[in-house]
Amino acid sequence: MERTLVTSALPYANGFIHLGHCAGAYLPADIYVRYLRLKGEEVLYVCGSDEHGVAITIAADKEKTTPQAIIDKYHFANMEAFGKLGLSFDIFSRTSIQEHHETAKEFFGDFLKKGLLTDKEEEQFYDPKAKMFLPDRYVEGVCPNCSYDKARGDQCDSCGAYYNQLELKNPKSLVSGETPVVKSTVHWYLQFNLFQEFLETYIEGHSHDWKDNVLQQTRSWLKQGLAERAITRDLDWGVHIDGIPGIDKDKATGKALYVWFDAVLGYITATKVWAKEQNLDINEWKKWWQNDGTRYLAFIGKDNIVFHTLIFPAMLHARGENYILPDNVPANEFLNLEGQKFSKSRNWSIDLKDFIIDFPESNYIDALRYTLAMSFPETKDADFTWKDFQARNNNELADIVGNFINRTAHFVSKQYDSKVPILSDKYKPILDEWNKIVENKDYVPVFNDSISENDYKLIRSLSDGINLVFDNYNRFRFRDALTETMNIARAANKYFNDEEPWKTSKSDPEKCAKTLFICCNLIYSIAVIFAPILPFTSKKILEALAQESNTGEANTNHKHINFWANASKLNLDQGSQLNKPELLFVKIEDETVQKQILKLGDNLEKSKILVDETNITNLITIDDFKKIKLRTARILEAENVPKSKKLIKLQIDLGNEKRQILAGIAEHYKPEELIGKLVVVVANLQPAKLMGLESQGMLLAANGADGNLTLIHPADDGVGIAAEVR
Ligand code: B3M
Ligand code: ZN
Repeated sequence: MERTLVTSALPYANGFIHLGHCAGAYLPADIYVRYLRLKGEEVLYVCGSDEHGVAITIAADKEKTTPQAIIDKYHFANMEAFGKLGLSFDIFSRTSIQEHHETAKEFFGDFLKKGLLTDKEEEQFYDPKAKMFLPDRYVEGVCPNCSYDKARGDQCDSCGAYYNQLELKNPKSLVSGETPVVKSTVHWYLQFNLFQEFLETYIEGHSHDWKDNVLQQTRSWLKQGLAERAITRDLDWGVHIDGIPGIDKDKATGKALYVWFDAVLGYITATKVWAKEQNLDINEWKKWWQNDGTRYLAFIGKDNIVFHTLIFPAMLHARGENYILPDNVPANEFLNLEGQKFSKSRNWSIDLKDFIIDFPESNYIDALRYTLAMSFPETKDADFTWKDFQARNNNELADIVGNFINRTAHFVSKQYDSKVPILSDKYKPILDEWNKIVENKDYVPVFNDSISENDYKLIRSLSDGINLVFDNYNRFRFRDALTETMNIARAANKYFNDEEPWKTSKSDPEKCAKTLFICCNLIYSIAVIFAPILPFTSKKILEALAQESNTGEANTNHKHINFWANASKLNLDQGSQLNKPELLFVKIEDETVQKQILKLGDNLEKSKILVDETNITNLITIDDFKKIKLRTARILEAENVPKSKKLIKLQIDLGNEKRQILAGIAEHYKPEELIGKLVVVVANLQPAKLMGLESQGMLLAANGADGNLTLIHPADDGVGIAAEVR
């Protein structure tokens, strides 16, 4: 294949994007396109807002505004949030634009001409109060099959039956709550049944390269048999069909295209708009959509599968004109949040824009990308937890990647004037050996004075690791690709430890220089292979190395330079400059993630997560507990610590001694209310310095589900000071 076209599902412009969406259809695609761009391949990554359909008009009613105001609000908000997450769309377009209406009408007109559409009068539920025909998901009633009372318009979630809307008993409009009436209306139906055989052949042609979840859902639809589908709606908001050549004007008035019919065509429009914005030839889009040299990948979440494996392919095929079909539809399952489904109405969600407000620094954005990618719901639903986010950031990004790079940069700055060390003659053979190891996976050098087993193992981990990453990306196995990427950083960190340069700098300076020469080169390799996942961090590192900072950004043309393949080689010359990169990762405190957990759901749910976590992760024995000496003490003095929002400095009386304790309670107590209070103190805590002051212990306090802190006091003050608390 010559080039790759990548699309991510067009998000509805009726709400803010949350982290579940990001993990489903957006981040995997971004990682993948960055990876391809780094390989020097020709890639186009398009996306945009889906701005039609009843969902938009209902959101407008809810927010008491117009559909146009709704789509403007969410289109720009989501585009901005995506940009901050580092999604490298070549274009983020929208379906309300004129160009798109043209594209959609062209397809409809073509199908009309080809006799693939029939118009029919049918009866449907109509909500007289809301003045609209009710789409299936806006009617609820009693299932005609099992009598379940919350059955949807055309399908029962309880028994799984499919039926015609009008068979539903006791129907209720979910828009107004009223009982709908039955009214007849004309619609245009696309003869999907005509494509049954074609689609079966297409899908079976991918039985070996598509994901199981995608094949299964698609096959089960094919098995039921494809039926004609209405592709118009009675709706004012959308692509109007009156005026399309060949259509009966009277019948077509007041009708708009069904949102899914136009939404998938939005990918094509976006490509046309991209070409125009880039000042390219007017026919440039055809190279991407009507040329067998293009490989097309559609990234989506599992609820969009059949639209991309059956309906869109049928439309492209029906259109002819050499339109290509998706080569793969790597759909993800769903991401959950702290063990439950994302739900905005239950306040169980993390909107991307809110994450960005709380964690604006690029190191945290990269940490989010990393954490999400490590739990992509590739084969089954997966879970995002704040604790996992903290652990991935602290124990993996900071302790492995950050630690290796910082130690190396620090060492090189102190010992080698921030220049990549120069190899002595004794170690020069390593330059050739490196290439041999990389080029031949079976090659093992003779270990001698100039190349050690340790050197070999590192180079082998790098070279084999990069191949494994490559392999996994090609199979859309992002979690595995990322694990292998991290393993390379682990190997580098271990190499630094095992080589002990802090010792050899005195005992064997030539060897020390070789160690650091290798470590510097590994920093470069790490920057490249992490670029798809940690683009912000990678950029910082490459800039510190004074190297071309290619992280696979949008609309860049690095064609034919394969940064990826070069990453296993030696890229930094001896003597070249190496600056210390700015801070790469910052550890996340327990308090920070607790605050986030406290934002979710209601109080009961929050406290459950907090309690569950102590249950699961921190079981201790009675002996462990006995190690903590808890004593009662009286607060003698209390004052705020200057320049600190949180700290209060306390002098306490523990009976046989007086102590100073710094407590993080200033947001909850005034100093004067504390004096004279009997409190519980951890008496055997190692002293610590906080804001330059020594703290010799800790007060016990309870952290409420609402975030309020309250000190623990003995129920009876008579117990006095220095009493043991057990
Ligand atoms: N807007 C549904 C969704 O956001 C729909 C996808 C369109 S892809 C062409 O899940
Ligand atoms: Zn039922």
